[in-house]
Amino acid sequence: MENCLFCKILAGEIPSSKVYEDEYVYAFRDINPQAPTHILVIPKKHVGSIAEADQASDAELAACLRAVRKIALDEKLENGYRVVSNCGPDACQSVPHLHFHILGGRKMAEEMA
Ligand code: DGP
Repeated sequence: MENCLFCKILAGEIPSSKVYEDEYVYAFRDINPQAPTHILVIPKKHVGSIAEADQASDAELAACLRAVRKIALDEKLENGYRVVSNCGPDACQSVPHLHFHILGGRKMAEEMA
């Protein structure tokens, strides 16, 4: 998708620190980490957010969560981690390409928001 930041990262037009890649998914370190480990998992197909998840296949969506699990193991987040997907303006989604934040390496706040 033209003018999508994460599509540009996928195309290699914007550099990123790659953590994981498979047929459906790409994962890279967040540029503004909110925790010692902060990784973004995105589908290679452009999907705006969970609100548009009907535009992605079951395989693409499942691959995102399977990648989260694999990355958490690789990053040794055995004490736990948080997975966040901001969806739309009320959630302050700033990049309109579906992504799952993996946050770990510290104790998270008990409040969700
Ligand atoms: P959200 O606010 O949920 O849409 O999260 C977007 C995230 O994307 C935010 O945590 C910062 C990250 N981000 C924005 N631009 C870049 C970039 O150019 N490179 C990387 N690695 N991360 C970015």
